[in-house]
Amino acid sequence: MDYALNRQQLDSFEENGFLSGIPLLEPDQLEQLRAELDKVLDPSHPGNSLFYEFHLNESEKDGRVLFHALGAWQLEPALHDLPWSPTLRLAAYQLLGGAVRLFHDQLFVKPPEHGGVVAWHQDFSYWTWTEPMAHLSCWIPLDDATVDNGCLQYIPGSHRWGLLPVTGLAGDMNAAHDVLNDRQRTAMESTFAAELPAGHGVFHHPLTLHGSAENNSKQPRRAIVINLALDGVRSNAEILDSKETHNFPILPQGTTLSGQYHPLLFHADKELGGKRDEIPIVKHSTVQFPGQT
Ligand SMILES: O=C(O)CCC(=O)C(=O)O
Repeated sequence: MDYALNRQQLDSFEENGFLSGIPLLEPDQLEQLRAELDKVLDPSHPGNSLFYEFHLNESEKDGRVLFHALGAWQLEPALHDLPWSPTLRLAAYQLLGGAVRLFHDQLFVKPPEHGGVVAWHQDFSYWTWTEPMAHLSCWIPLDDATVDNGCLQYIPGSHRWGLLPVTGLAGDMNAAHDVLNDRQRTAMESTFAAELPAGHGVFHHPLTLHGSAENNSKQPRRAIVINLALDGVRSNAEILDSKETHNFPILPQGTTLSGQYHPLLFHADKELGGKRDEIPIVKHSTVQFPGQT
């Protein structure tokens, strides 16, 4: 398995709460994803009603478009196939420590020379309608990502801070400061910027604080996020206020994430067989299920 993560990379993920610089996309795949992203950004795309969420915000300043959407994997072929990319799904197995399901995807587009701050946040604070916490995210820029164009940034070690109160995604990048203690505020001064070539990815833990600043460059900054869950994670939908859910296919309370919206992406018995012991996995999964595979 040439593309398996090594023990050092897994240890680094467990220490910092993220792992950056993993080559994920083939050049043709990258081109196709860029073309498909531009297509689905058009609200008249015939598959538009399949999006779970679709937010196209024209800026008051100059009319340029900020874009965030969930569910694009159902609309176009390369967007569909992305979660099955060999390196991505094997790494997800290693970092989750068991069988992997698709949770959902996300598209983020920041136009040139534009705002579009994504404030510091923890992904799981938006996912408490699932339980237990056993999730993983993979952020993949489709354009070379730099500090100048608003690449993703992380606070190393923040995955050990527990679940913080939600402070919002838009507007003030530093809104989360209000809910941190002094030690945590000091840690916020040491950020890691995931400056990546297009098509390389960064994986992060569901509690790792991350965010992205404005795109100050003259080019768009496009990215796809694949959000994953360990097989066995269930719906905890009873905590939801229905208006929060848009068009998301929320499963009934207690139902295991599975079926057409949460396909199984990787199962060690099927994929690795007798080679299973050769592929390292994290020492401390976010959660362990009985009989986890
Ligand atoms: O692409 C971005 O700028 C933000 C991505 C992000 O915050 C996320 O995936 O949770």
